[in-house]
Amino acid sequence: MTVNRHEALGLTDEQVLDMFKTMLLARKIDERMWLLNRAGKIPFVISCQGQEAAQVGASFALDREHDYVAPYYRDMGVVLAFGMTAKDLMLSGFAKKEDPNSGGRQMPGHFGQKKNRILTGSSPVTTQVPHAVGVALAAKMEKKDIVSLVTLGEGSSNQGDFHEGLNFAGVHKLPVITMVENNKYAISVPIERQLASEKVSDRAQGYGMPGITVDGNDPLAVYEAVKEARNRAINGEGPTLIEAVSYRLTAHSSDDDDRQYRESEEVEEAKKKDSIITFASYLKEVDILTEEVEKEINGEISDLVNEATDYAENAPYADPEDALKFVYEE
Ligand SMILES: Cc1ncc(C[n+]2csc(CCOP(=O)(O)OP(=O)(O)O)c2C)c(N)n1
Ligand SMILES: [Mg+2]
Repeated sequence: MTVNRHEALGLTDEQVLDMFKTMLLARKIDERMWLLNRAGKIPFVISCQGQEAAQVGASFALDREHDYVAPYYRDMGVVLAFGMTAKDLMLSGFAKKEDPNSGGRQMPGHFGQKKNRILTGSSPVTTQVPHAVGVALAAKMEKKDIVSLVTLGEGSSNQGDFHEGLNFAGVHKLPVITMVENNKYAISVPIERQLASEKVSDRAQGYGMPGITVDGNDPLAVYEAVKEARNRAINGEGPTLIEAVSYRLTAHSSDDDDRQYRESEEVEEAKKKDSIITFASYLKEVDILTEEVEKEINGEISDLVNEATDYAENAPYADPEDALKFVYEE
């Protein structure tokens, strides 16, 4: 009997189907948000589209009951895998009082949810790296078998916080996994104009940790890399830098027009490698995703997204006096 790729990684059929559902949910929420934005109902969207495989593959390789994540703004797949709901994300999109991230006071994409161990992020890119390194330092000091995962864009790996964080983690052999989601652009700047080194993962060498580049469109490849990094971290062998290469399928945000700086042919070409399509093909090949199951999943996700949209649209806004909540000591 031949062993399938996911079975070889120790993943059950249910687990890979759950991965696919999480990826698809992220995609469908994101697509709905663009429609709501263009209809004038929500102010801003910053997409996960094209990066779902890396986000979900990495998250599923962690202990989602105990590990910590410090996500960046595109990580809808990470936060959904860590327990945030479609409703939570829509509440954030509509900037409503019940938004778990910030009570509707921050822009979407500024994730943070204590009960699911999702660290609050800041708007300056890469500030989450030293935060995640801090969690890993605490885990080491308290002798806890947990890791932190921090993600960021490749352009952001030029920021000082990345280098300071990775150096500290390398020196102290901390259980932190840094995953750079290389989507080939930093707003309008293509990858060739961002880095002098060939790969983002080359940077690991300077900080005494392994650096690996994986296909970010392949959730199983990312799962494998993060799983191995987690094992190393738990065994006291220190941090790992992982570069997951994919492509940003949308404009930078709902306020950007990417036709100004890249050809639509390039985007169309990248869509052929879209993980939502390629992972579905894999699941069909191994007879997990039948036509019937696919129909069922699409229906379920549609219902979830519709319910979340209606709920968030009708939810109350925050009270004006909430603006200063958690800003000053009370
Ligand atoms: C310190 C800092 N500089 C600049 C910005 C503005 N900014 C927001 S996103 C972004 C591009 C980041 O690109 P990348 O890291 O590749 O992430 P991507 O958006 O491609 O996922 C920039 C320059 C910022 N938020 N913080
Ligand atoms: Mg980028």
